[in-house]
Amino acid sequence: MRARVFSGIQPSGQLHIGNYLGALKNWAEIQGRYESIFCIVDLHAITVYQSPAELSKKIRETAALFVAAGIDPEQSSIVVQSSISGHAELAWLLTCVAPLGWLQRMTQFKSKAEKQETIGDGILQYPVLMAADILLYQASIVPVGEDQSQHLEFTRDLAQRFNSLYGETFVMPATNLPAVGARIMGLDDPAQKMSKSETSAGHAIGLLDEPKAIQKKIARATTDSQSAVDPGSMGPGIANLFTIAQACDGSITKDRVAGMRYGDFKKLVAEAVIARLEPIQRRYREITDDPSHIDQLLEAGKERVLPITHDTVAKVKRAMGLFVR
Ligand code: AQP
Repeated sequence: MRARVFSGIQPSGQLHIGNYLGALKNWAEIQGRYESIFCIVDLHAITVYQSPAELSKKIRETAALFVAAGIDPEQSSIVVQSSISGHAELAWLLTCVAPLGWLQRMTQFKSKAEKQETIGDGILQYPVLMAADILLYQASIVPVGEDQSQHLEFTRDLAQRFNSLYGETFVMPATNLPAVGARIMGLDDPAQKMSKSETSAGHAIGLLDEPKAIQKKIARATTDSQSAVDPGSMGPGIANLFTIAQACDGSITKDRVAGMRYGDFKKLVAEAVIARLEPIQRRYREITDDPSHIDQLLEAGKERVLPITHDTVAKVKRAMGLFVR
């Protein structure tokens, strides 16, 4: 039996180059080697308020971007989290096993809680729902960006705690980070992770951004007081642009950019990004030509994975002594 891969993206805004280089690109590369399940995690998105009309559009847009970025729906199952009740059901069962102190220590909870006037319980429970997503499929490999490493560690700790309380139930999932691009920083502030929820104009390169917009954002990206690239001591802004360029085009090396003036270097970065996104944007337009196509592939994905989720939920309930027929 092939090992199983699971990962997800929130349909909470414009997908950006960080989501692509940190997650989607790696998913497309490894999908053929494993039994792969890729999820639009809409239950995670609603841990902060989402406009209902926008959210239902974004769910389909995100699914179309998965396919446009190279996820093959014949090879991999593309599913929507809220369409499979096992995610929420297992999340409750695991909530009863998760120590509150572990949740309060999560850095994402702490930084999100700082930004909200009212802190929803969903933000605190976010890692439990993520653990449920992964453990529901007994996934052994989880390809994510670096920001999710702590949540993966939490998932393993929770699985171990469950296994030691109720007997061997869950497979231990391993984190799989991409070699380049595991942490892309904001163009306007290279100290902050590029993020969908940060909406300032110069922060992120959207996967559907026009070439002109990409050129403009990269030209305005924050750098430092030097004027030419020194590969031995790149400031954080230049290092981030270099990572983006190298992840988009492997022929861009430190030797190639050494001594380049910042203006020329930024042009090279923009060219690499535009060339990488052009076929994705073209495929996206083709796919979204027929809106029913996305609903059909989401339905097919769901049907394919449902037996796995039923098995796991029954196994967990049985282990806990709950009522299972
Ligand atoms: N900047 C990034 N660099 C590399 N990988 C990244 N990922 C996210 N940002 C980067 C990876 O993309 C996958 C989906 O993550 P997400 O849906 O949580 O994306 P986001 O942009 O982080 O979204 P939000 O709504 O802004 O979430 P918060 O505010 O929680 O950060 C994951 O594999 C992630 O690692």
